[in-house]
Amino acid sequence: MQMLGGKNSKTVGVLQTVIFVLSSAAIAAAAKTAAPPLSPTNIFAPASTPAESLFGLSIFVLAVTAAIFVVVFILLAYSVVKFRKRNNDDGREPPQVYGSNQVEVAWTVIPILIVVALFMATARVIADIQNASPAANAIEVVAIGHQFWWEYRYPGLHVVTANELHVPVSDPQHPMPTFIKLLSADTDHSFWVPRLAGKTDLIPNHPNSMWIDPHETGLYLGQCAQYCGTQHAKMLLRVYVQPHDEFDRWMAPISPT
Ligand SMILES: [Cu+2]
Repeated sequence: MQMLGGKNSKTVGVLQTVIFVLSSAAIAAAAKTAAPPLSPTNIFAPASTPAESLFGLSIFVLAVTAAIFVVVFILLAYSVVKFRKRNNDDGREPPQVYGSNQVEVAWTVIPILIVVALFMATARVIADIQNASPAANAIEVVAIGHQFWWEYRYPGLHVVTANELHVPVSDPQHPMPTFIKLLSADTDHSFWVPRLAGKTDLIPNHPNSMWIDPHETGLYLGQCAQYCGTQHAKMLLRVYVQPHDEFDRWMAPISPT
């Protein structure tokens, strides 16, 4: 049996070496090839003010929770190593400690302060995004979720279209945000284009709203983020951010030839 165990562990060792060599080669090959183009749904590449605020908040929350993880992990590792079972242990239980005001106050107050800090930071970002009022030149869009497609109406421009949302770029020199009213024709849908803004649901008989001000032109993708029926996966979100002249041309009525 022991011989078999030895053989098995040898085989596992060889397999591990092979996997290590293969994965190292794969990583080296991947590093040599050019960096892949940025994903159009990359949550780490915000391109609009609401997405930037959310990104900043998520990094803050990540930093706080990472610090908690590091402190807890260090204390845990220290305790495991320092108080491990030793050969010369006499087998008796260590002294039992009950009640310590300092420790109890510390582990009550510190978490409360952390939760309050996270709550305040989150409330501020939510308020900043939700309380923004449309500028005079803002583009107004009504997005209506249907099973299983998107309808976009531009009330001020007398345009109705489907599945492609076209908006002008909003660079700092010419800010032109787009305010989107979210409605649903049937069931719950959810509008989420990660590089432009947070996720907002489209609920029947309950109008919601959101806004975006994309700083760079390009195509931004998203997906209906609420399971809304068997063909839910067809509800790809496509936001085309265009230079102002191109946007005007797209909006202009087609003249008869
Ligand atoms: Cu949907």
